[in-house]
Amino acid sequence: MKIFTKIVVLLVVVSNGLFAFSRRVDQMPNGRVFGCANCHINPAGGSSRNDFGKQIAAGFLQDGDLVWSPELAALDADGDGATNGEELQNPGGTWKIGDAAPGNIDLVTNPGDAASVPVNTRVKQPYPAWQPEEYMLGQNFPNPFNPTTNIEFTVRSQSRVTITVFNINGEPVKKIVDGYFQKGKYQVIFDGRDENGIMLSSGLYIYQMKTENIIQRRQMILLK
Ligand SMILES: [Ca+2]
Ligand SMILES: [Ca+2]
Repeated sequence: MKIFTKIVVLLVVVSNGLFAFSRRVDQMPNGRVFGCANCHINPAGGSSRNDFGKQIAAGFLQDGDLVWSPELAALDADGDGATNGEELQNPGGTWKIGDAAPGNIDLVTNPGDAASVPVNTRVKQPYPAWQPEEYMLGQNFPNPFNPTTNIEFTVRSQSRVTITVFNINGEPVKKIVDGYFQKGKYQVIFDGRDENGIMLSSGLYIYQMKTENIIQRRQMILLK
């Protein structure tokens, strides 16, 4: 009976591991081309991560899920001159779970392997071009930042506006704007500190603009 129990436990552990494998692999554009080898030195997964895997683990996992984003796509994990987004055939980082994998599967390269350099000329762009005019909350700049960064926002009609920074657990760490604004374009500087003036640690943060009519969110990376 004891042996039977151990076997059941072992099976549960193994099946959880397999689930995690396919879940995260499927959270990356064309992730099944390289599977675990996208992030791990051992192609079967587990143990040591390659440069891309280290970057993923350092700031792009939420509750064990990979958060693919324009910020992660813009970084170059293995320093070969091609961004992660170019290597994974999604240069803008626009791909989301549930979308068809973008790009040409034949052109995907392993983003953790500095010897692999992607060819971009045939990448499909399955999403409409990004229209910055549609966003009233701008992308912070510089990004990644250390320790200060600028955030632009546009108010289309007089409104109370708040902009709040959240950590990746969804906890608010700093309200950087709270007031009534006339129609116009504004800029605020975020100093990388929380409500108590304490410098935040490196990582991914979300900032959210809220008016009477809209809520918009973007991501930014504090990199020290
Ligand atoms: Ca690269
Ligand atoms: Ca590469």
